[in-house]
Amino acid sequence: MKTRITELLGVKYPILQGGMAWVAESTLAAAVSEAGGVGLIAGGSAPIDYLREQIRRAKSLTDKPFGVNIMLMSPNAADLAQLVIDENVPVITTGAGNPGQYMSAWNDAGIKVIPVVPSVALAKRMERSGAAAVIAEGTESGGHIGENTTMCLVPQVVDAVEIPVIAAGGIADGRGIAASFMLGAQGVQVGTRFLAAEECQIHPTYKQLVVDAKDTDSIVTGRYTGHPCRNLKTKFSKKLANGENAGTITPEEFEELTVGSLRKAVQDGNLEEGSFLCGAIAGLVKKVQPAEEIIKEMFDEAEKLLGCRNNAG
Ligand code: TUI
Repeated sequence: MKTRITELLGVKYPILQGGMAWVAESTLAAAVSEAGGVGLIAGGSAPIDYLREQIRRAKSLTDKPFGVNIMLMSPNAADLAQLVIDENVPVITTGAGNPGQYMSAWNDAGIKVIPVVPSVALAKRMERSGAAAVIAEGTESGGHIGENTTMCLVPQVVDAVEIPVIAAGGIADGRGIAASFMLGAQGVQVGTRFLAAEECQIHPTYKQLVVDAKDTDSIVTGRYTGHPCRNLKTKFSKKLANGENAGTITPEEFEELTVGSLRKAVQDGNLEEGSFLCGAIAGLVKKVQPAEEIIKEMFDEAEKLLGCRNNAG
């Protein structure tokens, strides 16, 4: 499947793995890249030495292009912005902010920069700053989210910019890819389905929660802190949501309760204090599979659907 994204990034399939904080490490990223997509290592708030080691490990596992996601709210964002240049990382995605201050340095280094945008306004600004593409991410996504849905955001961003648009949020099978292409996207970013990849290193409890989740099992917490986050419904996330809605947990207390909660979910499978970030599409994820099988299955289905349409037209 050739699109402007496969051409831009030199890959077989126009699919990026989500840059999921604490989840997206070198084993998963290399597996996705080896399978013909673009694997991502998430910077999150991890120490720079760890990230350097992760980037070098991914290079040892695959010759194919992979990227790094820079979470702009991280205190380490500026150091990571330099590390990706020093380590010749070919692709960067950014999240949770405006990467404007780093764009010229990344462009000078020849890095393809693909920011996540939750709005048309930021997409236009990123295009002017030299982004190679943008990821239009709908509120169906897991983790830190904007307000607009994938169905509404993607075609509006497609109409507003000339650079290729990657759709994200609520895409977990070939139907989601085909629908994204119908909206004008040239590629997709997928997070939640890769939580159930065999190569994904999260705690078995986390993986099982994703596989068992049904349509109504995700919940958004933390709107009142300014950092809304989509998680799986657990005792902990329901306690936070109840406290937020009833006014019994202040925004400051909320922030304190959630410090370290991503790590507790990913490494410990801790249902009492962990935040199991996950997209609203988890109900569609039914089994644990190798990343390569996930990608092949998704694109076989998408190609059939898109082929039908072409044949009919
Ligand atoms: O970044 C994500 N998802 C994430 S980051 C994360 S870790 C975290 N920890 C504590 C608090 C918040 C996050 C977990 N999940 N997705 C990409 C994304 N970017 N979603 C929304 C945005 C975004 C929001 C505002 C991008 C740009 C933006 O710009 C605002 C501005 O400055 O114009």
